[in-house]
Amino acid sequence: MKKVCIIGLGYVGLPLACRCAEKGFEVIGFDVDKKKISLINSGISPINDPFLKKKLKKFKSRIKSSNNASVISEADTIIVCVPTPIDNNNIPDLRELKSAVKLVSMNLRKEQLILIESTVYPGTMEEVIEPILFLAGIVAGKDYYLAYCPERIDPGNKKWTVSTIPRVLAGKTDNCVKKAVNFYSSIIDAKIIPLKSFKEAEAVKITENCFRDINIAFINELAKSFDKLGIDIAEVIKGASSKPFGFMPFFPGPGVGGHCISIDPYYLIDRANSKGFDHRFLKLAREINDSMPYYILDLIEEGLKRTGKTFSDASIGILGVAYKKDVDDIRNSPALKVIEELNKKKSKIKIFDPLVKKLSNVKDVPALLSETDCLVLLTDHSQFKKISLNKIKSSGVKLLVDGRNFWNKKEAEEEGLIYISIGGRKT
Ligand code: SAJ
Repeated sequence: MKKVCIIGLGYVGLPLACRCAEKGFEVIGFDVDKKKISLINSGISPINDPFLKKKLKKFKSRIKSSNNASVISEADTIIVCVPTPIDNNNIPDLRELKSAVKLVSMNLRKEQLILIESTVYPGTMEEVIEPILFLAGIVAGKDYYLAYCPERIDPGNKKWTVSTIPRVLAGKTDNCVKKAVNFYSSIIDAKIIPLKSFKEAEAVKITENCFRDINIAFINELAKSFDKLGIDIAEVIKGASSKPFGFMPFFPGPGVGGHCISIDPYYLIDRANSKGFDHRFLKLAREINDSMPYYILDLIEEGLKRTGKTFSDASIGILGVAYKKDVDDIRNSPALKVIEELNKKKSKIKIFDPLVKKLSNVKDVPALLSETDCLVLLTDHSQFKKISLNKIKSSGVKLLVDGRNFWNKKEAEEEGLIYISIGGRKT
């Protein structure tokens, strides 16, 4: 049975490991996190995703995880899916990727297929990865196969999963491409699209995520403008979405969180800058999206004024802290910035997110609503649909700040709430 070693068992690597096991591979998982290793070896997913939990439980007998790098040499195919974050100065931080590739290089043997999935800037394969692998003393494309296939995952998406999302890739040589296409075709029921070189494949991922960041920035800026113009942006998005071509809806919110969209643009900004090009537009989009948590605070302040309260004497309930709906992930969540700023303003803050218990300081919605002056929704989890506006009002809440246009303004005001949304008609 073919053996696959997956280095990095996180949001990308673990679903991939389960999929490979499901398709009959013997999977060797490698991660530096011992706690994660022992959970996975007992069939428990460190990620709170029902789909993943089920798959891991079903296929755990085919997945053996370890933090001993020598397991790498046992595999026919090695896939590197480690995080590629940015540092505090928004500079790409490839340390984890470099150390993972160093481990591969120290355990590399002939005929192995090496696949890199981590998001990188164009040029990384040639300038960073290959020189490290070269130290193994064998040659990519001649002695072993090397390809780059950017990860594509949308956490929480039940339709588009690791089994059904098309993939792009590039190989060092034609033979590398063939090997990589064969491998991915054996685990993915979707198109595998070879591109002409590493740089284009590296650039695809960055392009996809920059595309999202600039479009989210566009709709966030529109929300601010429409607030001044008294235009209901939710209504405008609904109207524009009726155009069957040439428009794609995005939605205003408290900012851009997650481990990709708010990070990846900096990979291109920094790379292009090093070659003398200034991505003013990408940087502006980042600036707009990073301004949104502060815009939420402006909306809260505006609403508190209407209730005769200030930040320091108001009790504020935060509903939802995950970076997007129906996930339990708080990485780079804009809610964290809103909470941080409210703490600075000495507000009394209660927090409840049913998917993020570790950050919740009350046990449920009723506890969040009682003795709360202002309720702020920051994550539009589907289960919040069960919270009626009447319940919010009857609990004593006076002000509702809706960071996701989750509720209906007219209904909220009919309940007697002061309702402020992001890009909703003010008049
Ligand atoms: N957001 C908005 N308005 C929108 C869309 C998103 O404010 O209209 C916010 C979300 O609330 C979230 C952030 O932006 O905080 C990122 O949202 P996202 O939907 O891009 O979610 P991610 O980062 O979990 O997943 C994305 C993938 N999502 C989609 O394509 C829908 C995709 O961009 C990448 O494949 C993936 O990151 C990745 O791994 O790169």
